Amino acid sequence: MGEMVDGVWRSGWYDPDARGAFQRPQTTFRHQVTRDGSSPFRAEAGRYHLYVSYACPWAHRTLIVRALRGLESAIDVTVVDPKMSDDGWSFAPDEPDPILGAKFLRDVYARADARYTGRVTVPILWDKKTGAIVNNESREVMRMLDEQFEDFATKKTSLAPPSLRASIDETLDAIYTPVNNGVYRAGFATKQEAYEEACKDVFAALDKWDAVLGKQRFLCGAVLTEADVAMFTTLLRFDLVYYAHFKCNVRRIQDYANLSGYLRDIYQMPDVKKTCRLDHIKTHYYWSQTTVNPHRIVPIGPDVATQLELPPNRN
Ligand SMILES: N[C@@H](CCC(=O)N[C@@H](CS)C(=O)NCC(=O)O)C(=O)O
Repeated sequence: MGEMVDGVWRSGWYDPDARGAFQRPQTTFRHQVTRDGSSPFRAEAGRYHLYVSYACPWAHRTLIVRALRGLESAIDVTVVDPKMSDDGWSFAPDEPDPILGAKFLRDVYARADARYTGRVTVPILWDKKTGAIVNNESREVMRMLDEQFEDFATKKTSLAPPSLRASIDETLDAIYTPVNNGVYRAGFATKQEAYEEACKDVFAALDKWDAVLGKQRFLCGAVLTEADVAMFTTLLRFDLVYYAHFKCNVRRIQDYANLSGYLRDIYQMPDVKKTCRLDHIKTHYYWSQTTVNPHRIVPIGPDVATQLELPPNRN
């Protein structure tokens, strides 16, 4: 863990606020790829590269959209080593950086901006043509892949169809603080009160969405959308990691009547399943986050893989 300050790497953990609450820094590369060429980043097959981690729920969102839209041959991917050390994310010998030959992900940020200040996070959408980071905010990358790469998408079902756009955006907003970021707010809190507040937010939101999913198959109705992708990547990690490592242990996803089947329903979609690497997820959190787990011991359970294969029982 660490961050860049004026282009120089400094290792260290996140600074909580005075209340001991986790503050997620804003991402700063926020350019847009456009289908019509109205930005310097025109959508082209083979021009853009995704740097991701299989462990990271934010990066996982982009991998799922890429797979569900059939963008594999238009946008290539490099997966970083799940073990993040004091040097931050790095490339493993068996999957070197094919674009820049970088050793660490921070080198990719430095190539885009030699004076970069900020966290070195995944996902990154990289432009090979101009040597730039287009965008490192997963929600925006998801939408760009879905919308702006339509001409190269071999699967034509949008995850953000215009008729549902308002509801999708509202749902993405609604689940961000209590669910997607809520588990981190619980896990990275450094004071009791901040932890309890975050943990209660997590379960209040899960209870609410469990009830919604008692009435409909997906968060915005009958079809799978970006909102489900965002919910899924958090739920997949929940019983495996967040329950114990982040102390989100009031209930498991398995204990929820509807969220449990909903998770299996999405997991068992072949395009989703091929993006899921439970081994990377467990190793990353337990090995890398030494402020939370100082001895880097990775637990042997729970057996989430077997659970995920049970019938979803959804319709
Ligand atoms: N808001 C960003 C968050 C990305 C993010 O925080 N990724 C984590 C991995 S799960 C990361 O790379 N953290 C490294 C760090 O903060 O040093 C997004 O949604 O893309």
